[in-house]
Amino acid sequence: MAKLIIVSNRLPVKLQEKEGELIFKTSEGGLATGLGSIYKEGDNIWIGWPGQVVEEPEKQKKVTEDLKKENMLPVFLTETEIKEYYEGFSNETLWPTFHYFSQYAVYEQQLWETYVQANQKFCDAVAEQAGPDDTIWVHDYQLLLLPSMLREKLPDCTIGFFQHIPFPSYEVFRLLPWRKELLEGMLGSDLVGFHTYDDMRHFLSSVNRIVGHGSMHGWINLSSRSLLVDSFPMGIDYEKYAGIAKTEEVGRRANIYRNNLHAEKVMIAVDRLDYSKGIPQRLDAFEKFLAKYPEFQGKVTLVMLVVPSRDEVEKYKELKEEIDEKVGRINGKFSDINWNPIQYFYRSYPLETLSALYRMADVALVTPMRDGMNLVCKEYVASRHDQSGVLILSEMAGASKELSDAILINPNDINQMVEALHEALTMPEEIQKVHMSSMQETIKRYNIHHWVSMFMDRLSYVKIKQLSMATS
Ligand code: ADQ
Repeated sequence: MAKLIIVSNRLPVKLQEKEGELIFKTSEGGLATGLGSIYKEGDNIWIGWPGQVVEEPEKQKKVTEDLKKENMLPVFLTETEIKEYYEGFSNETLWPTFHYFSQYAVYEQQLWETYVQANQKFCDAVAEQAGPDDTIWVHDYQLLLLPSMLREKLPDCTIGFFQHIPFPSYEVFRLLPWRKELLEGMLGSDLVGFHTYDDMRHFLSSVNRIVGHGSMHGWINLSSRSLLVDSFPMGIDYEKYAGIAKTEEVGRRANIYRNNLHAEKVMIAVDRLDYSKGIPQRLDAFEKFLAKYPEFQGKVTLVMLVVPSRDEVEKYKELKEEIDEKVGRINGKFSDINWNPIQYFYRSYPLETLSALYRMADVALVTPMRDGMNLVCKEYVASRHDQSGVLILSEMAGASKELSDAILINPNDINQMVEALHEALTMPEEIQKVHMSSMQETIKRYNIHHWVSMFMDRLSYVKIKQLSMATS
């Protein structure tokens, strides 16, 4: 029977060491939820790095056996591969370039070579499992070369690729010394998916200008076969977020948190630590807002959660210091005994806590400089059980294409953000409800399950179309 193989850099698990033994917990990330019911079926399998370097063969064997029971297969990466392929080429070359921070990008041949080697390692692991009728769904920028490596080994396989981060305009993408190889890697797929139409357009333009293949309605005709490029905006598990936010326990917690803040209005911001998320710019806007509208001093608190991420990378360390400094300065300047303008937490929180915070907040601030999609804004909208609340959303997030009922801002325009804060904090509740209910409709309909089935259906359609093209 044909099966589905999902491949991503990380498996949907967290490995933890307990009394000398490695145990794992399944993660609750969006992708894991969306694909959860699929990869656990029959012979389907999810292949990826388990999130920790495991060197001892005995331990590797044990982890492999444990994961196999859950339809997962680990790819063990070495310390050097993690440093050069993951932290290096993926996060210091591709990530900044694709988020239009090309001034942060490092171009080092050694990192590139390890990136190729690691992609090859994933390819070998997949090839060992895959039969010619199988479907392989590759995820994200860490594995851009994998589709063509797989195509070479398994010419008849069905290969889908989805990129979770933006694809930049040709003028930015062309800066990469390995631009041609990267595109050729992606072109091994039958279907290439992005969150937005703009990402797709940028990709097609780069393919045209760098590799010399034009396109028609998203189809690229290679000499050997045709592939399709399309957009699939990713959704969330709406029912999960809406359901948990409605529970009594979450309501009780939301009340406690709110009372502890001593503020009339509460705003929330939730991000991974990343320069693409626009955290310093948001703090600047809030500082300016408090100075321009002093009547809000003592009345509004921004609860800001930042999840530690990539803290081995120099740029992230610098960003963390910048945020600490700004929060300290703003709180030092405006706080009084009973009130702090910013409550800042640098850690991860369980879903129930996150849900209570979404439920308590009158306003959500989602202001990335650039974001493939951004799921936080969708989680906030789904959690508004009474349909009140205002979303301030950056135009540079993929989600802004779907959520036009948010207050849309350009995160480089601090004055515009200041006015958006004022508008959000003074918006009458009837108006809030009109916008919020419209956004809820959208997110409920285009949820994570819809996203998975759209992608899979399209992939099947491409295979059928390829056959009819070959015979006509
Ligand atoms: P990310 O850059 O990680 O994802 P995002 O889509 O916002 O960004 O997802 C972050 C997730 O982490 C959310 O589910 C959020 O709830 C959770 N989270 C954030 N802070 C947290 C905290 N303090 N505690 C607990 N959980 C927290 C990449 C791309 C995005 C794209 C997704 C999916 O960069 O643009 O939307 O993949 O394709």
